[in-house]
Formats: sequence, structure tokens, C-alpha cells
Amino acid sequence: MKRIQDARLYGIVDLGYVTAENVESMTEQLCLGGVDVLQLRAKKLLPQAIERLARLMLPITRGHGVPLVINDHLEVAAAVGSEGVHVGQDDDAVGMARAVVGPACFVGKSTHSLLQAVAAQAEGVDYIGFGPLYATGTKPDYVPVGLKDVAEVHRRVSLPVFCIGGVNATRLDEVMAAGAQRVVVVSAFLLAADVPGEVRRLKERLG
Ligand code: 3NM
Repeated sequence: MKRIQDARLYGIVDLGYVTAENVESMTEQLCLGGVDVLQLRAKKLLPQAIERLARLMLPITRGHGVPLVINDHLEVAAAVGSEGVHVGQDDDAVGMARAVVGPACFVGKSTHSLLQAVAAQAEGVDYIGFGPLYATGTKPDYVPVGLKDVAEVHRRVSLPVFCIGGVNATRLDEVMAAGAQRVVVVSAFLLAADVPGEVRRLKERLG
């Protein structure tokens, strides 16, 4: 199983783009392309539906040695034994997450400013998301943070920092030039005509 510390490319199976019927196929394609970690994100589904999808994904992700992260739902992560769980600023605190999922499950947190990034590290998370770098339809209500703090967040936070929000093949060079080492890509992968190819090409450029 790949370690979150070694991950550079983070994919998300987001049910805003993928139908429930296509979750297994998309999981396979993203893993084949070479994502290092994969999240299940389903903002509009009930926990039992998310648990069902997680159980479909796990044999596939594990077959590829890719850790599966459950977004928001601590109980689902605990029930299925996912490798990771991800919380937002408004969700359960990290301490609560650890209490529910146990020590074997890593915990990530979304951050949207330098202050939040430093605070998340102090809380004891295992990695952070930092963004949205650009305006994105995947998280439409958030003001983009831009590229200006990307280098600084890496100076202040020693944890893995995954830059997220509007990242795609066209923007990758400027995102990396700004100091990003790890990225999350959602819609640019899920909407690609050739998903494994898109993942593979982007991953090669991450170095
Ligand atoms: N979280 P896309 S931005 C799920 O800033 C998510 O915390 C963000 O999707 C954050 O690659 C985002 O399609 C959406 O822009 C990322």
C-alpha cells in the first residue's frame, strides 16, 4: 500500500461528475493511470449509499496499492476500514475523527488560507489540502486563494500539502512553478476522454 507521505497525485471520485453505476469503472481507470491516493466524495448521498460505493471501490484501490480516503463521513470510514478520511473546516474536528476511525486511518483536512494550514498542522492532521487555487465548479462557493501563498505554505507546514482547485494539465506548470509538489485533480480527470491517459501524462510531469 502506498503511503500518503509519498503521494504526489491525488484523485477524487466525485459523485457530482460520476454516476453511482460508473464508480467502479472510474476507480479502475484512475488507478490504472497512476493516482497515488483516491478519495470518495459524495456530498449529496446518504451514508449508507456512500458505504456501499466505498465497498465497491476498496477491492479495486487495494488491488493497485492505492489508499482510499472517505470524505466527511467518519462512520463510513470506520465501518469499511478505509486507509484515510478527509474532513473540511466545518466538519468534525480532527480529534473526533481520530477517535472514530482509530490510529490506522490517516486524517486529512481542507485548508483555505495560510492560517488554516498552520492550524491544521498543529491539530495533528496527516496531510492538508490547500486551495482552491483557482475558481472551480467542483467547489463553487469558495473564493480562490491563488498561487501567491503556495511557496509560503510549504515553508510553514512540514506535512504533505496537496494543492487543489482548478488544477489541470494546462495549469500544472504554473502551479509547480509556484512551489506545489503535490496536487489534487478532480474534474480534469473525471471529464477526460481518456482518463488513464490523462492521469498518466499529468503524473509524468509531477516528477
Ligand atoms: N476542495 P477540481 S477545491 C473538493 O479548496 C475541493 O478545499 C477544494 O476540483 C478546496 O479539480 C475542490 O474539479 C474541488 O477543481 C477540486
